[in-house]
Amino acid sequence: MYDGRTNYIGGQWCAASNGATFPSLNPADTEQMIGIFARSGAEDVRRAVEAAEQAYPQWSRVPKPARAALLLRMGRLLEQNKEGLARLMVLEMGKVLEEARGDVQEAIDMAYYMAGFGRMPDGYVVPSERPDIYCAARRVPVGVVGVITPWNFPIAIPSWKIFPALLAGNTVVFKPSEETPGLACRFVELLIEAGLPDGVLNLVTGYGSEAGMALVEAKGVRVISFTGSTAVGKQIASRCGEQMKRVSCELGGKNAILVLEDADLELGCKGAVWGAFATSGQRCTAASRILVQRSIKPRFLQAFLEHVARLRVGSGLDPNVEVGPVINRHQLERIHEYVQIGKAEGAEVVMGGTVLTEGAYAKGCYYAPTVLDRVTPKMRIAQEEIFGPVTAIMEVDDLADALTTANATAYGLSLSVYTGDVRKAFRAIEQLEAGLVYVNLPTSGAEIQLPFGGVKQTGNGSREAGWVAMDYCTEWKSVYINYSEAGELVRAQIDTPVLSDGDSLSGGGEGRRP
Ligand code: UN1
Repeated sequence: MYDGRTNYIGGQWCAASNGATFPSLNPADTEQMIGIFARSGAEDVRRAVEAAEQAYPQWSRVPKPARAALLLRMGRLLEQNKEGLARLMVLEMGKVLEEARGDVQEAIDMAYYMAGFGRMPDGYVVPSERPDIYCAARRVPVGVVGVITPWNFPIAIPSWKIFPALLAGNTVVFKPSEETPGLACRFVELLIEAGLPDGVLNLVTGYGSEAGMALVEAKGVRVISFTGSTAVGKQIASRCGEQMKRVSCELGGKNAILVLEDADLELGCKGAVWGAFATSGQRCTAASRILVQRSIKPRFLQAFLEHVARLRVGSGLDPNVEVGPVINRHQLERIHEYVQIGKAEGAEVVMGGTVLTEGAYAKGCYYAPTVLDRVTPKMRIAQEEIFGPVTAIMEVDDLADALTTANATAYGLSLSVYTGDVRKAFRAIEQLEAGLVYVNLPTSGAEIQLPFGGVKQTGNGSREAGWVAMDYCTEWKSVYINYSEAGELVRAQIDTPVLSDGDSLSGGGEGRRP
């Protein structure tokens, strides 16, 4: 069990400089403590950034294939420790064991995928308009990267951010969510076992408003990568803007599944159940709106509710359970409050709508899987991210209405359409405003070899994973080399031969621009 010495700075485990700590609790039983963790502040962050700055010159010069080898070993260690990590994840943040294994698997995939890039091209050579000039562009690291991660994918999301940053030659300061510091410590322990050199990755545990904001403000940090709420993302992005610091934000979503009348209804139901209630609705890709075509609405709703009624809620360690607790009491209250707001706005609770308090539920943070019917586009529950096991049923007339309604929120992460008509599918792919579009699949379930991220208020244009994963933590450097023996200055755009106006290509005086 962790005892407060959970910062890892310059290759040493240490406590917060002022000795402050905080506990991490099991959301299935809030009397059970996972450990005590360092509550870091600006001074701890300063030390971590200094260690990362010191390690940078050497790490950035390690050959890329050797940096990739660290990730390869990390992938193997994650694989060997998959079950232990998954079980700790169930205890620390509540998702069910099967999904926790998936979370770790996403990190394993990312480690191997990124390791492969150690020997892949990281730039390109282009022709010059001038004789005897060599032109090339390549990616270079930016320096110290600050990584601020959420609790809902406590192993996967750090891996999306940290593996590309390390591969590219950056050094890192990692501030995980205060809800999952134990998993962050395990992640770092495995990186150390994989051969992490001192100072290349530094961990500071603590709260977002303290350690997180200190990292955003820290002078030596060149890039911030943040996943979390849009409200906090805006605050971080504007602070980074002030400092001309690069920033990558993956923020909220109000994702929708569109079920059209020609859809495979059973498949649509299964997708909607998974999309809405996996991870107790605590995914940024969760389907918090189900848009159903009017003609099939009664049939769909009945089948959907039958599925939802069968969902078992409980501890994620119980193999029969599909829906675990939500992250904490505060979030439990917030979810319930949203359901009250929905009711007041005229929505009808057709399933759930209650905090679960009986028997074994009493010690944990459990909310009944909830379905709100008769939701209309302007209601707050159709617009705001709830981040819990609550979904809204909305009726739409046809494909055009479904597309307009789907797009009518501030967010644009994941949208899905169920249809048997390829023409409608392609129309939807074209018109849905989202970073991820699914056809006959739910809104969750992204694979790591594709870019992940959203449009509108979901992000600021950056993407994680895929081969663009390195974009956020690299700069492009363009290089020009003159190897001519003529000893003459040839100016770009001025002294260069052009192919218009009858210019000769022989070079020299006549061929040059006037
Ligand atoms: C998130 O909730 O922030 O597609 C990430 C999915 C997962 C990742 C979700 N692979 O739902």
